[in-house]
Amino acid sequence: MRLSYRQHQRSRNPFTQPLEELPVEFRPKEKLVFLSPTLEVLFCEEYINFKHCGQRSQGVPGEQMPTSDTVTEPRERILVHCDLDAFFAAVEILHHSLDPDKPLIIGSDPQAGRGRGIVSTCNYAARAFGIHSAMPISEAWRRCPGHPFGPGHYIRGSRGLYSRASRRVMAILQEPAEFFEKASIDEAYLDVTKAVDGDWDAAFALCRTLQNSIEEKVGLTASFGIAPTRILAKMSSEVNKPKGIFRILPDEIGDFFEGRSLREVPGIGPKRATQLAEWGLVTVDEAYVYGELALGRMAGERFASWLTRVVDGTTSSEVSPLRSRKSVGKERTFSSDQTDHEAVLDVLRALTQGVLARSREMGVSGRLAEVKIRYTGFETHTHGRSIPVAMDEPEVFLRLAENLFATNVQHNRGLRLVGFRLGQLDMPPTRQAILKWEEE
Ligand code: TTP
Ligand code: MG
Ligand code: MG
Repeated sequence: MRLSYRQHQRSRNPFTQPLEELPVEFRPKEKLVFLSPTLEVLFCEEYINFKHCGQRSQGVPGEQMPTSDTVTEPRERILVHCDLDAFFAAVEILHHSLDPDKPLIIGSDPQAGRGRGIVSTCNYAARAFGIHSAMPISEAWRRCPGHPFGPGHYIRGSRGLYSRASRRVMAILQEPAEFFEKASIDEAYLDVTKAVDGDWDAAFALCRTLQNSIEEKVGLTASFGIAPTRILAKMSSEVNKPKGIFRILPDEIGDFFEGRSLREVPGIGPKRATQLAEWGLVTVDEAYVYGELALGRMAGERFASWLTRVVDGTTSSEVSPLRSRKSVGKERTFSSDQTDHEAVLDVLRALTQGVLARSREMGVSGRLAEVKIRYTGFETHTHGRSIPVAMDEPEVFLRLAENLFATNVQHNRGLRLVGFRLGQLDMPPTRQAILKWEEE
């Protein structure tokens, strides 16, 4: 998916970094046998992927057009997109009982204006100074200096707090949704078609109820967008921010885009917007009436076809946790390097249980078990094994994890981190009664 400037900046941010891509290097090593209920013998493939010195294999965000947002659903859906308002800032204000009317800036150390990092986010009082996410922290300081030069309150932020608040909000949002997808730490898509029986007014009322419930139970404000496709729902949730609700009915899409800047469409970044502006196209309706064919000659067929479908309301309305996630994982870094590998194995078991509990909660199963081991000195190895059908049985993955750890860990070396990841996700779970081959 093409990333907007904001999303591009966000993908660089460690707080919102996408999970690592699954390893590409597969090396068959050992076959492990499972028996399916029909007594078929299932073989597992194993690979090993070595990553040294903590180098992560991160893809540079591409500039291509979205490919995944193209599925046309046969039936009209009612989708909701919820995004929390100034999320990190709101959590900090709540936690430290800060004054919400004083500018709060969360990001890297401003070093009295000489800091080289960026702003993660800021509250609405700071936004009044023109500060926004991904702005250089030095620029934020110039606009609103911190103590003793100005009213700005600069903090680094604390991730644990945000994940906890996020989980509480997600639990509230998940409840009425037939399909639910946590799209980032502070936003989620809900398919509420069934919950509201296809009634758009009931969808509006449901959002109001959810908004109140989040405020009462978690103390945070959220904005909601209601629309027939994902991209329209996401754009709507921005319209009345903060604490807003905005709805685009299927026959209102054209009106919604009239006079609306192309830059507001997620997926249109500054480069593309500038290119279009040079051709005299600034708003979505201008680009649309220009015609798909002519637009395609200027900006590429894929872009033209995608933008046309956005305005026609025929881009994806699928809500599925698999869209936002490639894997579910947990890892633990030890405060001092561990030499007792049995104790580490216990931690790995607990992590694996945690991952499987999480995946069950999300309603996903997986085909790949991956164990990550980081030795003293940061040398990191991941060992994976895949099974032929996706499952969500903790038993299966516990055995895989134990086996991967026991056969691969290098003895007599200190361990700095251990982790477990469930990959090659699928849904709904294929709940299979597994016959344990050891018990035969
Ligand atoms: P956003 O939802 O983009 O921003 P926000 O919730 O702070 O503000 P808004 O009211 O406009 O929704 O991002 C959610 C959180 O993700 C945000 O609070 C902090 C974090 N974040 C970063 O760390 N870096 C970034 O560049 C962005 C955009 C967000
Ligand atoms: Mg937000
Ligand atoms: Mg967000």
